Amino acid sequence: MQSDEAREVGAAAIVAGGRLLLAQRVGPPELAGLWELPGGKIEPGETPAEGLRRELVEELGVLTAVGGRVGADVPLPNGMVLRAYRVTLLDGEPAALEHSAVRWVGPAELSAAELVPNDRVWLPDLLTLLRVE
Ligand code: 523
Repeated sequence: MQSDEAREVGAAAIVAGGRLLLAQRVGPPELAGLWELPGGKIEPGETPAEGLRRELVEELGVLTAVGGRVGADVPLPNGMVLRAYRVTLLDGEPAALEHSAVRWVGPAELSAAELVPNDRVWLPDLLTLLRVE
């Protein structure tokens, strides 16, 4: 069993038609209601791309292709590391299966969104992604 220290949390920057998908967290209480890039913990034995694809099936009900990294590594308090990846939708319409809502945002809405603190550091990178889309 791999320890948490070595583990990664993957987060998906899903961009389509010049907009980015945000998902609203249901918990824990300090994060409830805030918006994030959907994703979750990569399990031992999974590559980051495999783990993120699995999380997006579970959370959004969509099939995806995971591309290159976006933004910097974000160290998490528990010793894990949070990493964002560019993700393309292959099949399905994202649904809030484990979030309270999902929404597509353009640059202005993204800048104004109440993001979870960890994801806020990626804002300049995400705005660049939207501009070059
Ligand atoms: N974050 C975070 N931003 C972000 C994600 C996907 C995750 O800051 N975009 C943080 C929140 C938690 C940790 O990463 O501290 C794990 O994310 P979580 O809870 O979404 O991972 P899961 O879904 O794998 O968690 P379990 O409920 O434990 O299965």
